[in-house]
Order: sequence, then C-alpha cells, then structure tokens
Amino acid sequence: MRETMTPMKTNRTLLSIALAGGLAFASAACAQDAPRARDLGIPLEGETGPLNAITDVAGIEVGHLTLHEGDAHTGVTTIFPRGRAATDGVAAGVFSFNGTGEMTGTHLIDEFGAFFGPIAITGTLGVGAARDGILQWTAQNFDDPTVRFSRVLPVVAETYDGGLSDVWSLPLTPEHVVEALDAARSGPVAEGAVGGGTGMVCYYFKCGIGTSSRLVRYGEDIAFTVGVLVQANHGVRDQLRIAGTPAGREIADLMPRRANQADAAGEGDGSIIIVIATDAPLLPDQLRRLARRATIGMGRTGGQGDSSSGDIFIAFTTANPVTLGAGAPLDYQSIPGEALDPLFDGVVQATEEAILNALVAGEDTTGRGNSHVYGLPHDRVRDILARYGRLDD
Ligand code: OAE
Repeated sequence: MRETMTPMKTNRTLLSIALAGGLAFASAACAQDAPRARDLGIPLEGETGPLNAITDVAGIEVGHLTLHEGDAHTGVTTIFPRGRAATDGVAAGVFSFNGTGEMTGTHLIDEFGAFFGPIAITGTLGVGAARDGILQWTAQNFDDPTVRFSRVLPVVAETYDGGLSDVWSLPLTPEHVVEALDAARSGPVAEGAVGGGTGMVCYYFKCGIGTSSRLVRYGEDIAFTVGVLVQANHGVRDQLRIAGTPAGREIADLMPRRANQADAAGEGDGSIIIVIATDAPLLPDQLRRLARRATIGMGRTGGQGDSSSGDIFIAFTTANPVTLGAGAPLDYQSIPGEALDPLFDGVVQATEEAILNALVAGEDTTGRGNSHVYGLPHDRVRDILARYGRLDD
C-alpha cells in the first residue's frame, strides 16, 4: 500500500493503516486534531511563520510517499527549494556534524556552493532508488537536463529504518520517488511516520519527519524566514531533553521491542538529516555557518552525534537565484557576516522545535517481525514539564 501526500488547504488527517501481514502501522500526519509540540505546552522561543513549517519560506514545495509493503515500512520525502517548475538553483552549504552516513551531491555543493533540483530524504537502503527517481523525474521534466549540471548529481540523504522495516526487501523504487516528487506542494507539511520518516525512531520513541519555522527580524522593517525540516532517527532514551527537563530519564519505561535480539545488539543511536531553508540573502560560506547551528538545536533535545550516527545538515537560500552559463557577473546580495546572529537563533530554535514536532507526531507502532516502538506519551510529558516548572499552558 502506498500513498503520496500533498498538503491540502487545511491540515490534513491521513491515517494509513497497512493491514498487510496483520501489522498496524499508523502514520499520523499533520492533522487538524493532531497536536504539535506547542500544543502540549512545551515552551518554545521565537515567532513562527504562519504554518510553522519549512514551507513558510516562499516557493518551497514538499512531497511525501509512504510505503507499506508486507514487512517493509518506509518512504521518501522530497523538498523543492524553488518549487517543481523552477530551473534556477540555490546557494547552499553543508555541515557534517557526524559523518557516519550519506548525503549525495555534497562534494559539488562544497565546490560550487550551489545545487539545482530537489532534495530527497529516505531510508538508508533507499538512497540509490531515490537518486535514480530524481534522475528519472528530471529527464521527464527537462528537455536538456544536463544544462543544470548538478541535476545529474542529485542531493539524497538517509537515516536507517531497519528496526521497524524490512529494508532488505528493497521496497522503494525510482517510480515511488517520481510520485513523491510530483506530489510536492506548498502548504502544511505532514509530520511523523510519513514519507522518509515512516520507519524512523528517535530517543527510542516513534519519530520521523518534523518541521518548524521562525520569522527573524532584521533591522526595523525587514523580516526573514528560516524554515527547518528534519528526518529524525537519532539519540538514545537517556539523552532526551524536552525544554531542559530530563524527559528521557523520567520515561525509562516504554522501551522498544526489537524484531530480534541481534537488532538490539546492533542498534546504533541512529541519525538525523536536517534541511534548513531561508529567504535571507546569504553566500555559501554563510549558509555553512547556518547549517552548523542546527547542531545546537539538536543538542537542546539531547542529541550529541554518537559515533554510528549520520548527522548531516544542509542549508540553502531562495534569495540569489543561481543560473548557469558564463554570462555577465551575478549581483549576489548577502547580509554582513557580523549580522547573522538573529538567523543563527532562528536555526537553533526551529531545529529544536522540528525535532520535538517529529516526536510529538509519533504513535505506538508495530513493525517488522513484531518489533514495536511507543509514541511519546503526551500526558506524561505534560506532567514532567509541570513538575519542573516548565509547562507553558
Ligand atoms: O542507528 C545498520 N546509522 O546495525 S547503520 C545497525 N546513517 O543498526 C545510520 N545502525 O543510520 C547512519 O546509528 C549509517 C547500521 C551509518 C552507517 C551506514 C549506513 C547508515 C546500524 C546504524 C545507524 C544507527 C549499520
């Protein structure tokens, strides 16, 4: 069973129950009645954009494909920095906090400071299919795709969903990815067990896709937007902190059941992919500085980049359209380096909230081989916040 998700005008409710193999695998997307971190009373700083999502950065489109096939529970999330129809590229910078993982296309970004085309985020073993899917989509939608050279080297990133999903059945195909690319839209973004987040677990709770945004004041009458989308699959329970409280240590029960004991032995702490978008005019080196600040936002929730984790962060700006060809010099704008702090704050705050939104969207899930992961218990989180004087009701 598979479905693509495109944001509807109102927050959607999409509950995909895959009855294949008798498994209940609920993917609660961003729904009218689904609470997010702020709804639980988690105190969070800063002013969000209207959607509190990466799509608050004008032009960005996000698509998901969620795949349930037998014991496989995976998918792909796609992000178009300028929308599906755009030909211009974006200036970008990448920061690998802990590089035990993959994000393709980064050598070219490090060299040229830009990329063209979408970003795809999926499960570890789906990277090849996602890369091929972007190439197929590009060939279908561009007469001369090579003109946008980086479109031949797509940006695809991963986190490992082998705990809940039968990854070695290799269920994701390039055609699935083409569907997720065609489904990309602006508007609200589904969170949790959806798209690339379908089989993801963070801090030993069900997790996955999360997003958030901040309006960043720059001088008297300018405001920029910073948007963040995460595929969160990182961390161990003791590390989890919510609004500074040791929530992970306070919820020492509700631990995952592995498909087999060997999994437990091999279980790393997972990874997190963080995509940062902004409409502030920045240069590649400045975008790398923004990407580095996502580390702080992850750290606020307790993540610390353990050894086997692929914690790789990419930042891009929709300002400064990047065209190709040896034409006239380009007039790039950029904010003076000494004035970046408000944007750094926005990245830290939106990253923290995106991870918490991914956690709050998580639901009790039974996956391959009768593995099981609990969703974050909302009432207990509220009790913990209250006990530590951190409940923002
Ligand atoms: O949980 C499958 N790391 O045996 S990868 C395991 N992106 O469960 C990642 N878990 O997801 C990294 O820390 C990654 C694993 C690292 C290395 C290769 C591929 C992906 C292991 C690891 C997982 C984690 C070997």
